[in-house]
Amino acid sequence: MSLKNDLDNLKQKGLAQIQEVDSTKVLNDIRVSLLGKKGPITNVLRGMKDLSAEERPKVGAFANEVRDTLTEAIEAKKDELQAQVLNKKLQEETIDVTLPGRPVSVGTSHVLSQVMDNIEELFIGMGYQVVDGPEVEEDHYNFEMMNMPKDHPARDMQDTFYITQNVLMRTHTSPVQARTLEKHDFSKGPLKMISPGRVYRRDTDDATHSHQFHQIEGLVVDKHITMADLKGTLEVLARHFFGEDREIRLRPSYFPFTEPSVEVDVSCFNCNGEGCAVCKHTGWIEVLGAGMVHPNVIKNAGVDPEVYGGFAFGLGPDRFAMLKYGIDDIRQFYLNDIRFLHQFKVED
Ligand code: 2U9
Repeated sequence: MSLKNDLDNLKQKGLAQIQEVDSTKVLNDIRVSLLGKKGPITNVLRGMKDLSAEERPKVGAFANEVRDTLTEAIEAKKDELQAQVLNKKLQEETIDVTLPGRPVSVGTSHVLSQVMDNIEELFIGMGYQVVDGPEVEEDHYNFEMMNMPKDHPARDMQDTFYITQNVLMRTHTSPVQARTLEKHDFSKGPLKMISPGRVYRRDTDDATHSHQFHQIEGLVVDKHITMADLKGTLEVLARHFFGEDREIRLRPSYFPFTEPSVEVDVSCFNCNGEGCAVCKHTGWIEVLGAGMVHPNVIKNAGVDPEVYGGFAFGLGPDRFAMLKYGIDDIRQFYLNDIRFLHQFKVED
């Protein structure tokens, strides 16, 4: 029965080895070395052909028992090791749900967007539509339709970025209004619109000039529109943006696209009109240009100026923001310095 002894030794040694293992890889190596094709049990089974017919089934049954015992022990050890790995991982990855969260830095809309949104909301509330248009514009819409033909001296007032002879970066948002007026169907009611957006002029950048800035222009066209409508509308705007106690005054001016044209002052929000550094001791601050739409502009859009007329105005959101928040350099709006931008953080 030396084969049976060999098998018994194998079982005892194997079980001892399995017991000591501490990694699944080594355990697998042991499985291969004990139970694999070149392992000792297979070897014993091969030697059974030399046994007597009486011994063979006994040794065969015992060999199977040894193989089953070792296989079970290996499986049990494998489960144990896997459970250990899992427990270790679970312990290492413990999350303290009571820890406070890390603060997330939330951005804010740009101060110019805030100013423009604020003014847009006011006009939407008064029934105006907000209209967008191309920044790369045709000479025809930017100048020609706005009563500034090729030889008009007003074209010298606005140095322009030309792309081709007839294509340019718009110098104001007026072409959006001209395009909308041209398409408007007056049988459906009056035209009431504002056009906010970027505009471009060939200026050298300094504290008060930027080659790119913003405008919001307004246009109302209908029958029987008067300058009183214009003044009332601008008063609402001035009080909405600069404070309920503001007054406005209109001074004669000149624009090619309005006649008469006015410049609009608001009473100083800093000194209430008494005189201070903000209003240069005049009590008034210039904030807008405006006027009654020139009959030529109405006609250029294919509308009868004998029947229809209107008012228009233009304002600079950059200037509005500078006045309201005491910003002394227009370039701040375009530098994207986070320290500047964060000062205008709004809480939701
Ligand atoms: C149409 C007809 C008339 C738009 C107008 C102004 C007066 C004006 C400037 C003020 C400072 C722009 O921000 S600024 O640089 N604008 O003074 N703009 S009336 O008049 C129009 C526009 C479109 C069809």
